Amino acid sequence: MSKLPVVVLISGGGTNLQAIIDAAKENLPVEIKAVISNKANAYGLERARRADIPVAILEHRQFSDRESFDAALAGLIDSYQPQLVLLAGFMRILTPGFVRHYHGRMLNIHPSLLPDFQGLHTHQRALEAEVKKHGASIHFVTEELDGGPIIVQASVPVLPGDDAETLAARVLEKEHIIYPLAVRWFAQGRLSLNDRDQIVLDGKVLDTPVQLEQIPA
Ligand code: NHR
Ligand code: GAR
Repeated sequence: MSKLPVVVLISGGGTNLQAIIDAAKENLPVEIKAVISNKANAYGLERARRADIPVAILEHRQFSDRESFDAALAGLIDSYQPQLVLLAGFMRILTPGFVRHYHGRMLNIHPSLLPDFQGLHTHQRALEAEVKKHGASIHFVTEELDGGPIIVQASVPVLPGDDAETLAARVLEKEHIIYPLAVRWFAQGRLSLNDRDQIVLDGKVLDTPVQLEQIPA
């Protein structure tokens, strides 16, 4: 199968990026054209270099406002002509114009069972809310922060004695499964957003997100 050109945006450690790199080495039909970070010291850049993927750094601090940063970011992304843009631990809120430009072709991984715990510090907030179940979600990125249509989720138990770190690690393991999975569906042409902003998977409108636990092995 022909490979889908993708660009991955990161800000940090890049373990989700690594999961995509590893899956692409196996049989995920994507070619990572570039990894772009808004942080020069993001460890994920090292992972990309090690995999011979071009890297670029665009520091938001060098720009006077969000609009000009996003304009430069879009120019950089588009120079690689991706058909899909992946936010993988990318920590900057994106402007409406930027998000519209990539409508239906930009995904994010968010470390909670959306719509619960949108925004930052999700694990700490889940602990404080004393939820029994926590997890991660893959969604199409829309103007509404962490509010775009949800494709797939995976859940984990919150265990006695958990702190934000132990809980984050349990969630991260699931992230590394569901991100390559959603990217695979998109690359295979099985996943899209229709003109009513509904998810279409295998020709059917998805009414509720796919739950990893419900996918037959
Ligand atoms: N942009 C839009 N328009 N829509 C979404 O759904 C987005 C987005 C940009 C990033 C990822 C998101 C997450 O999964 C994401 C989804 C950063 C912040 C944030 O508050 C919030 C949510 C997400 C990413 N960032 C601060 C800001 O001022 C900076 C925080 C920092 O640098 O540590 O941009 O959680
Ligand atoms: C992941 O848990 C991801 O879901 C989360 O940051 C971590 C990045 O890890 N994303 C956000 O919080 C977005 N605001 P990684 O760099 O190892 O993939």
